[in-house]
Amino acid sequence: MQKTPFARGFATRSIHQGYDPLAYHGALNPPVFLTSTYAFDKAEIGSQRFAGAADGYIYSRVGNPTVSILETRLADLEGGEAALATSSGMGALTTVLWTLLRAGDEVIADRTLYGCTFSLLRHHIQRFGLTVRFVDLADPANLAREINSRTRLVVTETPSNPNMRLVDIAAAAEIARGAGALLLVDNTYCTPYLQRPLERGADIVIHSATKYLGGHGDLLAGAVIASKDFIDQFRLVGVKELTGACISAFDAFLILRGLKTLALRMDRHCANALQLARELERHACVARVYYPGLDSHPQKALADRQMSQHGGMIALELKGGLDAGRKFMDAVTLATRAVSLGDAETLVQHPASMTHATYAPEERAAHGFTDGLIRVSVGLEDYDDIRDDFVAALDSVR
Ligand code: 3LM
Repeated sequence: MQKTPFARGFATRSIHQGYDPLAYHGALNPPVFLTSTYAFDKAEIGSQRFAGAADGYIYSRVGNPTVSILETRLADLEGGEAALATSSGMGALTTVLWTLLRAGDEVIADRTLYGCTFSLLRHHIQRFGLTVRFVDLADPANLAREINSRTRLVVTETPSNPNMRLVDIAAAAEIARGAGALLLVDNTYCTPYLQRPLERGADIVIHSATKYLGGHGDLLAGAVIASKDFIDQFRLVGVKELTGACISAFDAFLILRGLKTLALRMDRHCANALQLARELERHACVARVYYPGLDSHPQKALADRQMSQHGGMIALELKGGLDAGRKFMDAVTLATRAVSLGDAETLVQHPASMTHATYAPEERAAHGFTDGLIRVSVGLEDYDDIRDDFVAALDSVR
């Protein structure tokens, strides 16, 4: 019996979902609709579209056929009703926040988050009359204790950037729901191939599609996946009138191309990262490796429960601290010294002075990551070459 599209596997859906070549002159790949505006047959049709009484495109800030194919595919892969593609991961986050929050609302955010997400919540959002409290969400009991009737939104990443702490999505979702709050999970590190927060009760998933979803380090983009009701608001109020954070059709095309190999790439990222984490843990210069697939990770059992594999990101501390870390970073020859993640190339960076320089030194300490922490986005190169590069660089700082 022919399987219905929904019953098809993840890799199949990442290649086909939402696109029928026969509807586009047989073109194997989705056309890139490079247009800002759309012609209306008659004035009345335009009025109806603006009033929401007729379907059809109006203007590419609000919708574009290439972008729609991407949105259909992302919603399907995350197991959500609908999706909105945005100009960047930060564009996805701000679109959600500006749409949902009102002065007087409170946000509870996890203690470790990507540096710009942290900075937005720590330094900027207060001027709009919002309160943000940073709570250690690695223990759901802390959320249960801190949440209250003013809490509108709970913001998490799991695993967190940069120190790989996990949040129990199902537990956090239940607590948030009980208090009338919404749970937002930034699923950038995992992609829906490894973890699907909506299936565990989260309300909103966001992505930096700049990372694994695009997968080739050649674009900036983001996405939000949620119920159709929320996505309509994020599109028709959020992107349309509050942030303008719309994606370009060309970047949507590149993500659609990247998605075709998402499953293959994630399998390889995960396999390389697990082997590398084990190898690093054995090295005499390494004080600690943070990777949820290691037995030494304090939340390994949770990782096994909510992730299908343990991802392509590793963090490590060297025994010689920051100095040794800097020497190590300068000594690698295959890996690239660069921020961002999820690319084919292995990338190494120093969170305290780069991606997470937005945290004050005392905040980094309080939020659980040291100045010596090095972050690795394990790439798709041959594992032996990555290992040789890292071992030689570590040996050189002894
Ligand atoms: C980085 N991260 O190197 P964009 N959510 C997560 C992220 O890691 C990021 C965003 C959202 C990095 C970018 S740092 C200058 C480079 C978990 C980005 C934001 O707006 O698409 O960059 O996504 O960790």
